[in-house]
Amino acid sequence: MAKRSSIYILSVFVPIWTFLICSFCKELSLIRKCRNIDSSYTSLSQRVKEQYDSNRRRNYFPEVKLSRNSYEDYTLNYRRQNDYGHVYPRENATILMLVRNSELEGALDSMRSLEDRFNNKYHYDWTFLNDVPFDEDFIEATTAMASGKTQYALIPSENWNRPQWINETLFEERLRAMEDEGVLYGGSKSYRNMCRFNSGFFFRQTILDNYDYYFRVEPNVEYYCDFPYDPFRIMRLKDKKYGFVISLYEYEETIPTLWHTIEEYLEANEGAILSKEDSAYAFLTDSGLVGKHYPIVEASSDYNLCHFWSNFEIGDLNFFRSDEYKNFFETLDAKGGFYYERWGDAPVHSIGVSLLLRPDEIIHFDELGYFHSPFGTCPASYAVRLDQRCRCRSNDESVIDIAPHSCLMRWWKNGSGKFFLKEK
Ligand SMILES: Nc1nc2c(ncn2[C@@H]2O[C@H](COP(=O)(O)OP(=O)(O)OP(=O)(O)O)[C@@H](O)[C@H]2O)c(=O)[nH]1
Ligand SMILES: [Mg+2]
Repeated sequence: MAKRSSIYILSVFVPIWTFLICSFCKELSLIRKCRNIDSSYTSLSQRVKEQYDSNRRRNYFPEVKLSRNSYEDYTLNYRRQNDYGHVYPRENATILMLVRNSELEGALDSMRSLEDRFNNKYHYDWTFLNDVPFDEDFIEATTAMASGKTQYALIPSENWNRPQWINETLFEERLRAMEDEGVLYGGSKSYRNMCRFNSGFFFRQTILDNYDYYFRVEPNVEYYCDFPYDPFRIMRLKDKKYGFVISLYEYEETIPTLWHTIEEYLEANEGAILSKEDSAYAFLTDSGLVGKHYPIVEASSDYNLCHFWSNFEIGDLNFFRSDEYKNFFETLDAKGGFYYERWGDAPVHSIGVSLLLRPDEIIHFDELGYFHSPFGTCPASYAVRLDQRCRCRSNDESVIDIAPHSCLMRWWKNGSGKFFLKEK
């Protein structure tokens, strides 16, 4: 009887147990499988979400009001686009480089940078000027590097060399004295020719006759960011005559009598040029506290020594060709200060444009990262730096924008823009 009942139990319960255990195992593996599916779905959807997020961020990016260091927001409706095959409209403009044959390598560095950051879309012409003929190597290599047409001109000697009326004895004497004082380029004759040429003759070169705008480029400079617009186009559409990126103080020992000459010029031309109130005169003479800083150098005249750094400049050639500017230059030139002292083209251009133009005709391009040893400028906004593929840090030591030795804040205050800094 006991045997029969245990057979009965075995034959009934074992299959049931087996069935139950099997079902449980099956369930277990199903759960595991489900978990696997679940986790793979989770990671997939995570991936999709991230992709979507980054796409969304990229698309969203240009539409955000970026915290930028700009007062010209409406010039900046820039949207990075896939522009293969896109034809960009061009202005009547050329990129311009005064350069020596021996500076070929530095010229190519600057060209490569500007082509990458700007000109590979537009293919503006490159114009090269030299006081001696360009050699074959220079012409070949720069033509290969340019995405636009290249052209080369020899500067007429009367536009470059010291004029006959310069007193040679006095000139040599002053040259030696400045060299002894350790003035930068104080003993260089060719540097003086270069400064005078850039102040009063570059725009008279016949090779430039058919252009309206120029963009000055020097060897060994770098453009840190993609250009978010065509600056020539901004110049024309917004009626700008002069554009800069860096402004700083001049060494006073290179221009001891320049401001005195300017005062004579102002007196002689009163009524014929803009009044001090209508021009950017205040930018040149304001020496009050700006931000945390007074001028870093005590100037001995009313000129605060602020100037636009002319190794980067974008300008309207018609302004420089005007009788007003030519008269301004000739008044200065007649004093001989380009040779007896060492007047630079940067203060001369800066004073010229500040006196002869309205502040709103001068533009600070604050989105264009740039470096010419030893100073640079870099957009302050992190978002802008990403968007324009910048390779600079705005807090780098070399970045001068709001450093004590920069005049940019004086421009914001007295020129155009940054109106919240204006006292009036
Ligand atoms: N053809 C020619 N170009 C010159 C001469 N001297 C200077 N330049 C160019 O004029 C521009 C200004 O000269 P730089 O030597 O760069 O003067 P700088 O910028 O004040 O000084 P750096 O700090 O040395 O760059 C550059 O584009 C030079 O290539 C010269 O004698 N002949
Ligand atoms: Mg230079």
